[in-house]
Amino acid sequence: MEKTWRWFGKKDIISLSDLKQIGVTGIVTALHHIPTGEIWPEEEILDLKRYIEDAGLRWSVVESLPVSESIKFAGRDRDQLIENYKISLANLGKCGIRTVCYNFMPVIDWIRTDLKRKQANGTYTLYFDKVRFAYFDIYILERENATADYDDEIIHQVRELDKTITPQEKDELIDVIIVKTQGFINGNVREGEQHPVAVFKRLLANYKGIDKQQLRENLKYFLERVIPTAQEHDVNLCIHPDDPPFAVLGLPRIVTDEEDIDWLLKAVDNPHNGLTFCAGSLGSGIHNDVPVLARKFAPRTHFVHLRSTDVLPNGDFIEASHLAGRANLPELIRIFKPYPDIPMRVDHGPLMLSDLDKKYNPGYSFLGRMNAFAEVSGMIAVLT
Ligand code: DNO
Repeated sequence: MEKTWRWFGKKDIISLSDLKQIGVTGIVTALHHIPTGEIWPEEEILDLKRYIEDAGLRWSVVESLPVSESIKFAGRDRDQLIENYKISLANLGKCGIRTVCYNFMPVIDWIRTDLKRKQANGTYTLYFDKVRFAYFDIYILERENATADYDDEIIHQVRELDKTITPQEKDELIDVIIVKTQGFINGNVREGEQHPVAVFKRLLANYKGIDKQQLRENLKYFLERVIPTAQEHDVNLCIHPDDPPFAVLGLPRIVTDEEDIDWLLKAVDNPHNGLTFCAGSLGSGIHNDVPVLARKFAPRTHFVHLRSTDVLPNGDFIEASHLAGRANLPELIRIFKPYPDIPMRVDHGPLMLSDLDKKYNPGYSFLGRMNAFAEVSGMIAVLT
């Protein structure tokens, strides 16, 4: 596997020379400053590519070329936005960048309720707490009929939480769920937004009446138009699974399990229409057996996120160590052995040691990821 690292561009506080020192060879990045929906010009792609190559590294993967909301909910301007997407893809291909990751999650990309959950060993990790998430849905968003989506036990706990939660804790919950985890990945709610909940509610309203079937059709419509361009320019598109892999906030999610992935790969049956195998996202759904999925979908996988999660008895999920958890990374490394050129990156390392007070993007601190990178590199050395 090619050992890559997600780096957030020239402003990232982790430098490319730091990454060279720890054995990274490929870079995963994006033109983060370009707003979603606008074209990525060739000159800008080349400029960043040269910057990476001057450091003795390779720009291996784009993560992400984000898909505009209007493409997902089939808004009036979707065809224009798809045209722009095709131009960006063609420009990437012309510059020699062959792997492009994206996702098709409505409104909100990855979801966590806590960014600093203390662990027994003294490190901190990301966490998804079912009750706190339901609280956000029912009491903060006040989504119509939200209670119908939760069982009695959760609703009871949500009511109990309402008795003790402070205004500051509520603000923090909003900040984590819809601002801090989203801003740095070109999400829909920006850091500094004065009314994040109101913005978020407006975005949710775009999906009224859009069920799983309709969202699938919108994804198919998009793929039918962009895959021929990807093929022409020899670019592999690879969708990121939904994180977490189940419906949230009344929104459908369509990359959650074996049946969904089967559907997606057959919807446009072309090798350029592929998968980002995010082991942690898939593993956070108790319905998924991660190695079984890897065995089945490895031939259409273009990029691997080697990360692991654990689902707790109460349904919450947590980032596991890269050596443990439901993903079974050693087994995945064995499964991907026949694909030696496939780029992999580690993900969501714990916050630890002197990284605690630094201003890293959530899940993207240095030392925790470096530790995971060393663990995974060791596994690769032994197993392949
Ligand atoms: C979070 C990431 C996601 C991922 C996108 C890909 O840490 O794994 O934001 O980059 O979903 O489009």
